[in-house]
Amino acid sequence: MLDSDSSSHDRRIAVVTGASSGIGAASARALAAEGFLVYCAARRIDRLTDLATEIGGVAVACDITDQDAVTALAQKVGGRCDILLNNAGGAIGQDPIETADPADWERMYQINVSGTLRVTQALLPALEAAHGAVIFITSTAAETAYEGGGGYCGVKSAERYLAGSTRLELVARPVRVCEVSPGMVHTKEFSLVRFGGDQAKADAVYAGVDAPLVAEDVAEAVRWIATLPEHVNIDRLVMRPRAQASNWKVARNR
Ligand code: 8X3
Repeated sequence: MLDSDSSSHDRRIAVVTGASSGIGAASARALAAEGFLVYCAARRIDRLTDLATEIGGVAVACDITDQDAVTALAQKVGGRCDILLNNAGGAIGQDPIETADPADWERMYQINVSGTLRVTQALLPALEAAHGAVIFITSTAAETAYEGGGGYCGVKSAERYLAGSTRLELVARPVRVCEVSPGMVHTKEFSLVRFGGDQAKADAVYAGVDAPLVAEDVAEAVRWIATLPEHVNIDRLVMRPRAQASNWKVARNR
């Protein structure tokens, strides 16, 4: 593991937020395998250190809702960033509108939207210097509403429009702005966090589904976008398991 910015490098630089698990960790591995020096950012430094050691990357403790931490991340990365993967985010709760807790919605907005805005702003000069790409991991929750999804569908839609506005605003500048919108992805943490640690509720999300996506499936999409020629912009890539036709239409064997 490198422990500094290594004043870097002829290597291409990638920054992955939410890198401590799931899609973020899988994408960090995929980008490292393509030769990127990956800055692995997340709150949980212990897990990051293991990952960074494994892939020869740099671990950076960073809560993206903390402006000082985000500024420090950008300073550590330095003047060049070829790929920014805005992956940090997640769902909190799946309560109907009648009983949803506004504090959950506010926290989701901080993580998925304003935190993502902070990171994008902080790394934009380095992305532009590298003629790089920013990739937003949104969700099919932004495609349509579903019961209990009001908060999460809302913040993922906001993140989608963050990406869309960025693409319009940067059209004359050398930064690709891309979005990957995954449906059902079975990771250890997404649903567990959503349901406050209730493993039975988390398991029920994937019960009887023949092969939900896994983090590596999304990482492969990230790897592909990251390695496309500079003039090719993937505006949005929507991906689901074959067994899921919409967020509320899922084939289950039970
Ligand atoms: C995860 C997809 O269906 O849980 O981003 O909203 S869903």
